[in-house]
Formats: sequence, structure tokens, C-alpha cells
Amino acid sequence: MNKKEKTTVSKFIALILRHHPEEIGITLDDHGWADVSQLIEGIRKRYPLDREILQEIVDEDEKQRYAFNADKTKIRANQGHSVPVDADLAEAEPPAVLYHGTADRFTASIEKQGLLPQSRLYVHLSADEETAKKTGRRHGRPALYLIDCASMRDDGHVFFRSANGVWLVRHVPPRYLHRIL
Ligand code: HQG
Repeated sequence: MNKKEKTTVSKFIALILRHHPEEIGITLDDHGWADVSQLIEGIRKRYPLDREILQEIVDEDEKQRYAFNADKTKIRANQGHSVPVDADLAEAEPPAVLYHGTADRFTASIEKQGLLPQSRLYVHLSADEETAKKTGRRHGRPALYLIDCASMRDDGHVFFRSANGVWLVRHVPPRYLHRIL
């Protein structure tokens, strides 16, 4: 399977493991795990997939979006869920500043309400401006916020870091946001 085909299948796997497992008739457990055999069987109705290719997709994913359990009978997304699962996120102390990329058209609402998770369980924050900008571009003309995490921490906000290094928080009130683009 070439890289382009793997990306297509990977996007479908992300959809299943983060948002719509029912799309292929499977369920996730409370911690977001899906049965690997069931996942492969379900996906094969649309795309060719076997254990070897799935392993390659997981290993080669540039954001390390997926993880297997120890005996590789289960697989889950490390973050990004809209389905309410406990992905065993580790509470962690964030750097003094993080970034959030969004689209220009959302900024009026963001500056009124702060950053909200919208359809996901958490607001996603990036450690560097470039990554945040890329995220923003997915939605339109990018806008960029610097987040004053040091003050948020002082004020008792809790941050999590997913297994693949994404920073997550439930809400960023407007006073901690500084628009830089
Ligand atoms: C915006 C990708 C209006 C928010 C990326 C964002 C990321 C508001 C959009 C990960 C708002 C939600 C997540 C408010 C937030 N009013 N709009 N109050 N608060 N928003 O896709 O952060 O490749 O759910 O700014 O790289 O864009 O899929 O979140 O624009 O890490 O692994 O509402 O997904 O990673 O959009 O992206 P999303 P996101 P993957």
C-alpha cells in the first residue's frame, strides 16, 4: 500500500477511533480501546487492511495518533476524541506558553467565550507556533493565539498531555489569550 493510500485509511481509522465507531459496527470500551480484529474486519469492507499494514500505519504516523495495548489485541486513538472516553491522559505541568491555531472567522466568538472544546473532549494546544498555524489552516484563514499557561496554572487550571505529546485543557477563558496573528 502506498503512502497516499495509507493516509486515506489512517484518516478513516481516526474517524472510527475518535468519533464514529458505529460507522463500522464496533464499540470502544471506557478507555477508548477497540478490538484490533474487529477494527480490521470493519475497515476491510471499505479498504484493504491487515495486521501488517495496520502496524505500519501506527508506526509511521507522523503525529503518533494511535497506540496498541501490550499484546496488540486492542488499539485506540491517543487524543482527539469526541466520544466520551477516558484515554488515561496524564496530568502535566505545561510550559509557560502554548499556542492555538484557529480560523479568522472564529476569533470574535473565541474572544467572547474563550477556547471551548466544541465537538471534542478537550481544547487542543500546540507547543510551537508552526504546528498551531497548520491546525488553524485546516479551518480557513489562520489566526493564532498565545496562551498564558503560567497564569492558568497559578489560577488552578489543569492541563493534560496525551501519549503523543498534545497539550489538552477543558477551557481557556479569554483573559489568558493573546492574539499574535
Ligand atoms: C474553534 C488535528 C468559536 C477552535 C489538529 C477550532 C489538532 C471556537 C474549532 C486537533 C471556540 C474546533 C484538534 C469558540 C474553539 N467559538 N470557535 N468559543 N473555541 N473554537 O478540529 O484544535 O491531525 O475540533 O479554534 O492538528 O482545530 O486530527 O479542533 O478551530 O491537534 O490528529 O473550534 O486535530 O489533529 O476544531 O484540532 P477542532 P482543532 P489531527
